[in-house]
Amino acid sequence: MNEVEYDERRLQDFVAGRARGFSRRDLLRLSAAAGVGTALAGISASPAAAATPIVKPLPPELFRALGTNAETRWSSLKDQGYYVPIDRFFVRNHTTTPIIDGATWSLSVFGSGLRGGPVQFSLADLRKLPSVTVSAAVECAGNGRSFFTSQQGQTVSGTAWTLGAVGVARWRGVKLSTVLRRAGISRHAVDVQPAGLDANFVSGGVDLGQVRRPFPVEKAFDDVILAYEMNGEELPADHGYPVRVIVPGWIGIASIKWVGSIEVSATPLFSPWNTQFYRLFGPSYPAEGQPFDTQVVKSAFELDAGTVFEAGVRTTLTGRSWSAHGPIRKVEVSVDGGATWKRARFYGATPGGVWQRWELTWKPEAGAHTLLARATDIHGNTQPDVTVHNTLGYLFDAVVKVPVTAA
Ligand SMILES: Nc1nc2c(c(=O)[nH]1)N[C@H]1C(S)=C(S)[C@@H](COP(=O)(O)O)O[C@H]1N2
Ligand SMILES: [Mo]
Repeated sequence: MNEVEYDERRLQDFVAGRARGFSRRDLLRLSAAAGVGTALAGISASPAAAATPIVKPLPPELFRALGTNAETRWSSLKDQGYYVPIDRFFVRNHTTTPIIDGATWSLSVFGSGLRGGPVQFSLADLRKLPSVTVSAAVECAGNGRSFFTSQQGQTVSGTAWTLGAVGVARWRGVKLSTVLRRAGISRHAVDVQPAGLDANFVSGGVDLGQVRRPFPVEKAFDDVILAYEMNGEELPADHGYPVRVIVPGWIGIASIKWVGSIEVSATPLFSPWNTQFYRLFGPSYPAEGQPFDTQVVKSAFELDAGTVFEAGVRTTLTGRSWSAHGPIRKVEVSVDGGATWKRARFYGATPGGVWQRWELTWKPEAGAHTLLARATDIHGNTQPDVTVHNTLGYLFDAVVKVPVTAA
């Protein structure tokens, strides 16, 4: 699967007007109303629903609440295992968590890419099919967005995540390829588009419909699953009960929660979530925006900014690094604002090669310190000092400066 080629082909389709579902004309109409790449995304969503948008408790020691979303506090991952427990896994909701009855729920697979008409699957049907268990990260494309502003002095719009919009879990479910074969996918199918059963997303007064985003049939047949379990438990309401899509390595928006339908199309599909949102806009990018699907390389310390250490006492700094392109090869840490760097020691298994845990001992002197961590994956992808600006603040991969003190 070559995502870059796919993105290029689809960008050409879009510009040439070969866009079904959400056309360039729709985009221009909307941008006249709202200003594409400026006043969009996350917390500007309709505040209509009074109910709390997230079902599970959000204790402040585990989460930072951000509008309809909540990010994991990195300090809450210290001394945890490889997987992020459900009680602290971040939540990104465009609106609110819907409560769905798994007994009456069904998935409808339909579209011009099937040999016949629509096919329905109940939860029991899916559970009867052969299951797989995969380790995969879900990470919001906007994870780290706030650092465009705090570190680079740039204006971006969207949820002001620090680094807590990522989590790795064990997902159990059925391969999407199994379901597509049962539904009678034809050799003419090119794109697949799951849609969520949460409320329609309204942005700038325009109803954009169900949260949905296409991906190519090649990816669907590669490693995508329809998950009904997370970390050995029934999928929780906030994470997509009864069934969600998991698209390994791709930005979080691809992993549609509360999936109710999957369109299988013989022609390229588009939605606001791969045209108006989740494109790179800005002076360094094409006017139509640069499409993207995969995540970048990132690192995080398992502590909160502003942590106070005991001066002169040995401590162990821990953290995690990850790349969508492959396992991490090395992590370098600086405790002096980037003047000098040391290799961190890796520990623990990395099932699925998703993220690597690491540690380094440090004896801080009294005063203020800036911690940095920089990872490199096995292909040589690494973290720059500065991320090229894009107006919606996606894919922040630069090394993050973490201020701490010792007293
Ligand atoms: N139906 C639906 N699916 C969705 C979303 C949503 O709002 N509605 N948010 C997406 C985004 S932007 C992300 S980052 C992930 C977050 O998954 P999580 O809440 O389980 O961590 O779900 C994706 N799937
Ligand atoms: Mo996201």
